[in-house]
Amino acid sequence: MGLFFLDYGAGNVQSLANSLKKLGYEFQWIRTPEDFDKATLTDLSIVLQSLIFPGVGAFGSAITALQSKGLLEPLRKYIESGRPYFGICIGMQVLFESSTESPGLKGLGLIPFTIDLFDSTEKAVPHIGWNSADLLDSADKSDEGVSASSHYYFVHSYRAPYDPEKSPETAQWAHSVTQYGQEVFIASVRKANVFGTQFHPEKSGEAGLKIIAAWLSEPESQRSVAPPTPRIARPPRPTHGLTKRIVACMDVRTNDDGDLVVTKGDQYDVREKAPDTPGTIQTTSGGGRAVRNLGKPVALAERYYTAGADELCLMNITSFRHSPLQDQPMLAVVRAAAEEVFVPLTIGGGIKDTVDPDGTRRSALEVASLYFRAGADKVSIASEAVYTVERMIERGKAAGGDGSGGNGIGEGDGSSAIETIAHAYGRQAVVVSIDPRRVYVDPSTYSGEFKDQIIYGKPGTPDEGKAWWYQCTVSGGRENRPLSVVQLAKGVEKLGAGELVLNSIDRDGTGKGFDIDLIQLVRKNVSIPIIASSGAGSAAHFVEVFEKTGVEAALAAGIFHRGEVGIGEVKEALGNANLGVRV
Ligand code: 1PR
Repeated sequence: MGLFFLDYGAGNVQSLANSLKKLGYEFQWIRTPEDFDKATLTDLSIVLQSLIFPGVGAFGSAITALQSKGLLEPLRKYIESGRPYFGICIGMQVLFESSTESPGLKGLGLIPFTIDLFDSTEKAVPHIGWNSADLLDSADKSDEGVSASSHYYFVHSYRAPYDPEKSPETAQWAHSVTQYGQEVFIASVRKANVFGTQFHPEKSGEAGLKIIAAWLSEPESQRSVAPPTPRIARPPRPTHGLTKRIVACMDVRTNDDGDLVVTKGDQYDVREKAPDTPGTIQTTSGGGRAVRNLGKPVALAERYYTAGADELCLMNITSFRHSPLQDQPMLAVVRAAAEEVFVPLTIGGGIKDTVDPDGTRRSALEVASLYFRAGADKVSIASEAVYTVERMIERGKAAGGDGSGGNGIGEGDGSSAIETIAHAYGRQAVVVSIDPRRVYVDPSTYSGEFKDQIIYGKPGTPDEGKAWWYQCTVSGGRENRPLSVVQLAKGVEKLGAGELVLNSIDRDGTGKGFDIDLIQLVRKNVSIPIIASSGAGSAAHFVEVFEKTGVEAALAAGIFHRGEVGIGEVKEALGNANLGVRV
């Protein structure tokens, strides 16, 4: 069949390619204006021409890339020809007039409206996670597989509000709507030959695959006509449908036999404990102790996908020793995992500027691009984020600020990994992974820089009588840095990070529960989504972290790897506590 797939050179096109492969469809890429000629042929042997455009990233970068490759006008012509078009995320947004994300740049203008930023006063922005989509016309025969009882994966900061009074013409395009906070926005559009989703069906598990399959299998004649229906306002409901995400994390490294394995440490020490050694001693060589092997990364990723994980993280935890571009095994892991896993994949470790052994310089953006093209949806940056914020603070101090994380924190210079990747792929694709450690102090004598960030242990807890601040580390906790977690969190938010993975070296692998004090501290200082991490020992710990901190997601490793607690069990506990989950 004549199925075409527009690839403008950015974003995770591999995920959709994998979905189509999974569904048994063959397709051809469109990467040049000439390729478009094939898609617009009237040759009767390929009557079922259909075009999918899975745009990811920033509106401006997408339009600029389409323009510079000469693809924008052919795309417009293709859509005007009446042939079926399915745009995903930015592929839907380019149908609009413009976006405040990129002032001055024009979209295709089919939908006469401007895409705008979510209001972040009442909620975390970007909108990341699994939310529902309500069809506006329940009698609509062309539901395109969208079901009110399913959840779909959204990841975006900009949206088209659904407001039939203000923009009746735009509302006519609306096919389904979603609510985030108190905002109701367009989740999918459908008119004539055009279908588009703000969410990512290719990352929405079985529910998403169903949408892709429905669009591809519907007879052409039905697909290209949508009955116009009157659109009425859909007032916001008291609560939105965004669910709490459960993330399974796999720390990956080569073991002493040279095999890539999932490992798991206690307070970041991933080697077996020596029988006679109380506590842990962290050495890079491991003092002869073997690296713990908890399984193969791809097999575990598949297991967690099947078990209902909402997202997966693969962390290359020894990346500081290698150039990731030489680290092909990790790219191969991402590729293989992305072929079987249809929920978002985050890849971390070594996302930084590097120099190949032959002296070739590779920017962090190039490194990230490789992972995106292998099938990752987000990259996670740890050590490099710390160094970048340190430099920002220096600049802030030089400009007369106090470096406290307030206005004096300074500015980015546009060259950091966070900034360059966020610019090209959108901030939602950039996660910062934070590895903080408690530094205990005597508050009566402490006169250091972080006096106003001191936490006091709560009465009746094991922390009673203690006081501490949270220090940032790099290289997987091996080196402490003169930066507090608050400075780092605020700094990376300002630079353009879309989300934080908030680990805790003190709690990692202990099963004592998440560090609620740490998470509350960071929650009140940033408005981007937070994935709480480290210390989960039971399903009840997940309930606790969501209830006490309001974070958007929680991550665990050890309990899932060892099979002590299942993802289903965690979701059941959350459901019983009236916390929304994707079942
Ligand atoms: O610095 O950008 O190259 O990134 C390196 C990445 O590798 C960072 O995200 C860092 O957190 C991670 N990392 C480095 N060394 C280790 C280690 O364990 N020795 N893993 C490591 C960090 C923490 C979490 C873990 C949670 C939950 N592991 O990934 O999954 O703590 O564990 P739990 O549920 O068992 O308590 P860069």
